[in-house]
Amino acid sequence: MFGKILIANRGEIAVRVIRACRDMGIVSVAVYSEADRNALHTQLADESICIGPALSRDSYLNANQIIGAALASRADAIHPGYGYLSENAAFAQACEDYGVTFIGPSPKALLLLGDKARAIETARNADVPTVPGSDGALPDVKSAKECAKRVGFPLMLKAAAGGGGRGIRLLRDVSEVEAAYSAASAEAQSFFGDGRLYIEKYIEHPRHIEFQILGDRHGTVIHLFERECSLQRRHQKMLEEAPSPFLTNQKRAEMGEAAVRLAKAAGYYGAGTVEFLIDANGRYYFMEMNPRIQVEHPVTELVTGIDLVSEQIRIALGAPLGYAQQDIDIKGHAMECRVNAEDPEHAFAPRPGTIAGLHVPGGPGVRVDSAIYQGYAVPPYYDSLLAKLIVHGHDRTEALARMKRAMAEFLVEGVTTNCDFHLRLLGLDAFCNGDYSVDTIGEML
Ligand code: MV4
Repeated sequence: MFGKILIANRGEIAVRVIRACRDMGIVSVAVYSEADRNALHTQLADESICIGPALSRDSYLNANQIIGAALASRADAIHPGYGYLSENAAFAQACEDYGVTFIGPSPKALLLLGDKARAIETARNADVPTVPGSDGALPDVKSAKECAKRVGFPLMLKAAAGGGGRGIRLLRDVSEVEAAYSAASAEAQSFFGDGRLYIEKYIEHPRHIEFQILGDRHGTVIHLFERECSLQRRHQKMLEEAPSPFLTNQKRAEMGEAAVRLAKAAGYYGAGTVEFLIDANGRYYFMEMNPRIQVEHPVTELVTGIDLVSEQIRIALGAPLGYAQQDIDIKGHAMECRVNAEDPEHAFAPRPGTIAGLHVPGGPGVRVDSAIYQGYAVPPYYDSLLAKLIVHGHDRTEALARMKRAMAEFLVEGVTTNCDFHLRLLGLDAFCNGDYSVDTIGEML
């Protein structure tokens, strides 16, 4: 077992990893920026090391500082959480070079999956359905035009180095290709240092369904079923649930097997998520794979009973998976609402401030993952996630009732939150009926 793990993150996910360490008898080391001296993760960890100024690029993204802190504290491993350095192949490699285990996939898998065009090629070779489109990245604008005519409109132009909605364009006509190609390529170049683009046919009113997978370092891969993540606003997820109200058991099994084939083809180990789009006819297409623990992982933990963060740690140690596919089933239904310090009345602008009063809901089937406390000053430098409210019930009806009960009880004073917006969303017919798509929140606004 690892004796000590350094957590290269902040906020609720850092707290989540500290808790897993404590459950497993592992000493935890927090790193924190100058703005996070009073943060919960700084106080809760066994040891804490300041790694620089408030701005993320000077602290939580500073690989040298973080590896230095790991060596100084004699940590055996680094857990990167999500965001920040979690998908950075050079960081994962640097950890290994300094003899510190990176709790995540291999640098090679991170490189492969970071290139969305290569990930799609890997999917095609593994017989995983993909959206009709270009064969990998486009060499130039001329081939983009040719490919666009062949694929047909509407289509999407996406950055090979992108993901999660950055650097994508929707094109309705061939006359738009030239200008969109140069603009998107320049944007991708400045965002990611890589201007390569690929084309996909546009899937209208899709649903976003993702499969959780776990792979060990010996080639065994299983899936832990899906999360339904269609309720997003501008590519920010607001509410996730499992199981998806749309999937038949047959489709669920088929997609799970496809997710496992892809992970195996990528030589993947660790926890990961395979994202699919589903069209109105129920056809599914691989979109991209996220090589990290995700914000919404507790939804899967509640329906499968598996602690994903402790599994990540065991896998990094080289332990074989403790479960076979037939050991995994879905028990009941779970939902997660992301409570953010933001103002839905003003375009969801971030609203940092001090938590003057706080009542956290509880009772049957309720879990809250957060890093706030009464008197805590939410810093303006980081994302606006305050808490994740996660509920479990025997079925969707019970889970929804519990979410409404818990959300109505949640009291955060001193900062504006999206709690009332969530209550509206939970009351929406489309949501109650489980009949929604990635367009639903946009239509609601
Ligand atoms: C698409 C699509 C339709 N067709 N690709 C948006 C973020 C990025 N992860 C991919 N996205 C989309 N890609 C094709 N070929 C529609 C979206 C999309 C979307 C996807 C998932 C969740 C919410 C979304 C909201 C708008 C558009």
